[in-house]
Amino acid sequence: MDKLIITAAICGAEVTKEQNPAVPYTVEEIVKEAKSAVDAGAAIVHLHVREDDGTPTQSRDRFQECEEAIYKACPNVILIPSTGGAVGMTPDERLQSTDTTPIPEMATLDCGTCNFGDEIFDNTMPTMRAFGKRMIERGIKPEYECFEMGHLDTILTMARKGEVPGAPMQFNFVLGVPGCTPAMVPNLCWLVQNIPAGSTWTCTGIGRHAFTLAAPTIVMGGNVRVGFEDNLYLERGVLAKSNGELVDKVVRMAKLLGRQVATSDEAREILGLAKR
Ligand code: KMH
Ligand code: ZN
Repeated sequence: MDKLIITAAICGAEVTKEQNPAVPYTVEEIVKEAKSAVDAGAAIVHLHVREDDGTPTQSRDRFQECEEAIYKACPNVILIPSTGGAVGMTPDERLQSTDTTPIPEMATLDCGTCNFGDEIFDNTMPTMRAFGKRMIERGIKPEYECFEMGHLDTILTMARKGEVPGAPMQFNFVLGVPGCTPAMVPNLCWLVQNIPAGSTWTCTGIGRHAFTLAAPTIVMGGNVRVGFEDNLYLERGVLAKSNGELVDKVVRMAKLLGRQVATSDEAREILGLAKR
């Protein structure tokens, strides 16, 4: 079994300091959280950025500033900037995160429209085709975000048609978003059973499911994403003080379950990325 790749989704677009004071907004805070996650064992940082007041933004310049600062603190980390942004942003706004220098190694590509709590996360076919085209043109490896079972069928069909980058594909199964596919092991198993041979996959459990899904994922040979974007608690009633604490818990789980944790370079090899 490959080593375990841990991704830290350090910031997100929806969570706030009111919910957990450690949620990062400023560039300095974002770097601090990225470093805490990497130092704890994360090979990848999934990145959203904010204005200093916490407003989510997809500003190219803000991504550039944050990425440069993160690379200074964590020179070898794999960054996966979000092209999802926040609900309600336009496709052009969202795509700005692919405009940074150097061109990102990877970026998220959301695989369909879905409910998102009280809102609708809009990912129409034309939007996804535009995002796929951008990533093909720039050589960016997508992380295919599936919030719903049907998203897998959508993206596999697009890959077959050459509308998005194909094999080897990396999926992130995000389970437990209110209104989307529930965070249950049988749902995860169905998704994993239906990805093409040679693909890699990550599982993200939302809220209290962060760790209940991390355990089966570690055993099944998948990779784990945790972080403030998805869950603010280390355990029931105990807020995490940093993303590093959440990553460290996964590292400890992996150790107990006998799976080694991948460095960023090992993750590059597993994901089929070029050496940096
Ligand atoms: N903020 C969510 C609406 C992504 O990063 O690509 C979408 C999201 C997915 O976070
Ligand atoms: Zn995200």
